Amino acid sequence: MFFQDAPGNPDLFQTDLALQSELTRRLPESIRAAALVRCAALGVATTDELPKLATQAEAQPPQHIPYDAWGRRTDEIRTSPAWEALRVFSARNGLVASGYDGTLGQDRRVVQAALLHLFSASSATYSCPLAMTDAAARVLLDLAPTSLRDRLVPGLTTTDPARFITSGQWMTERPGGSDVGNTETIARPAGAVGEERRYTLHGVKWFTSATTSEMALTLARIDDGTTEPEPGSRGLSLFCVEISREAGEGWRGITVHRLKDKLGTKALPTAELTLDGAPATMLGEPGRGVANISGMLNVTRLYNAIASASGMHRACALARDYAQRRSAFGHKLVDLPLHATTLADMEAEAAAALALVMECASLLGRSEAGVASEDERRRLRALIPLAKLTTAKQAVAIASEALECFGGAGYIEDTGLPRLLRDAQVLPIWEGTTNVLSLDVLRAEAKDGSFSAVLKDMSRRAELLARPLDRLAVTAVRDGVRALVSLAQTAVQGGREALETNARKLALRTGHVAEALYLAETAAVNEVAAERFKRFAALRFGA
Ligand code: MFK
Repeated sequence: MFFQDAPGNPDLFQTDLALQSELTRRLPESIRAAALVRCAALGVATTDELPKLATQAEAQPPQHIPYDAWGRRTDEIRTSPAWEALRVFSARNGLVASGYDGTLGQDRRVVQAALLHLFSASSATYSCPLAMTDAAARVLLDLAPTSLRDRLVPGLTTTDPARFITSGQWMTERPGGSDVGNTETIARPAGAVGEERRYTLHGVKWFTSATTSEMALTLARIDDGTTEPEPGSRGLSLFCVEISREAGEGWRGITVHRLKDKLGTKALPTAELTLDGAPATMLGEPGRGVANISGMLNVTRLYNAIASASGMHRACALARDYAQRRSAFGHKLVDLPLHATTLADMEAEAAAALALVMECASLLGRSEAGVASEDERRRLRALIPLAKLTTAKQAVAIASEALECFGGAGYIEDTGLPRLLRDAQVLPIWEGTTNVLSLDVLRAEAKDGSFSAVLKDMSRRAELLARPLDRLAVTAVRDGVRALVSLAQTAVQGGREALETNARKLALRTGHVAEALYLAETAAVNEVAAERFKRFAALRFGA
């Protein structure tokens, strides 16, 4: 009797030639050796420890316990031991801490992105709390009074599991998802403690991810009782909520209504909350909430892009592993030319996504280390939304393709495979949808020419591409950059409406050309990358 072997969990580092090439290209020898050791250890964890934890966390999703047995409101959100183990694993492996490790200098974000790339797809989306934790550390370092910063940042950035805390990001309200300016939450002044300007918050937060975190950053409109709160996004200020939960007494000033019933990311606790007197500290100036929280968005959007590239690689690795086990039509799938081509195309797409992610990580690291030029900072501003929106779409497409590589088994729940697609589908949605981010790129361009800076840099670098890269593919990239410049000029001449109508097309095309270009540059260090570049250019531009 025949039984089909299940796919194994491949070592996601050993099987990731794209990541290895990126590290060769982007890290100096002095940093690379230690980074490779850390990546290798994480790769081993992706063969057994992490997939087991992820499966357990999915099988035991969070539960909301509103009351205790005696009727007291407790609002306990009970998560699985595996979810807690993922927290401990994250701290020990420095997944957030690496981004703040000064010894890594300008390479801190590249090293961190490599680790997150390995972790994310096997983490049951524990990468979400990590994203917000990292982003909160960034914002607190930039904006918090010293006392608040010293109270929270060490816990957010430590490698000690006993001290590691996480942060949420509560932006979404019933009337304001993407359009944050509709936020209804009110902040009432509650005096000051030292330099800390204290408020209480009152309103409903409709979608709060990682709700078990110890703190959160959120937006609210100040109502001091004397003047009408200012409407729109310019009336919003940024607040840090330190969540206080007492056993048997619920949360101070916060009621949990229910957990969200989501398509995927089942292990991740996401809840609706009412704030009624939640104590909070204002960060930055009043009315600058959106601008101030954008430092958080830039980090979480990069994590989103990392999660996309990570999911793509894992999907490809599982599909390739299966293709080596499964026989059909008298051959292993991997030896059937059309299936082999499908796998190679998917891998090229994943490598291209990673090349764009790593370009962003490199620029962010340089910016935070204080060595980025003004031009690099401008490019980073536009490249992060471009990377987020481009890779998220690819992640869904590749997850879908990977399921198809398994035939009917890809559609059966207890293979665990449908999770790949469900967990990918959130990536284009949260942290700014494709359309919202396409418009964000236009706004960044209007403000400081960020998009033009990306195009100009791409034009320059495309001309530097040289043999032995495939000639047709190189020509396709150069033509692609020229076509982008021309599309952008035509859209600008067409006026505001034409520009907005074309924003998504422009953004996605830019994302793909940028991926091809950065992948071509990586190809200088590795023949496999060269082959993938050629394949990606053929797929995307018909080269
Ligand atoms: C592994 C995965 C990790 C991810 C996990 C996260 C899970 C969390 C789930 C969520 O919470 S999802 C909710 C996320 N919500 C969003 O991402 C909101 C999407 N909407 C937008 O991004 C809108 O474009 C925006 C709210 C920003 C529009 O609001 P406004 O007020 O119309 O913004 P505007 O006027 O463009 O910008 C206001 C200021 O902020 C400007 O500065 P100035 O006042 O000085 O001119 C902008 O330049 C600045 N700004 C905006 N975005 C920026 C930025 N600055 C730098 N970087 C940015 N990205």
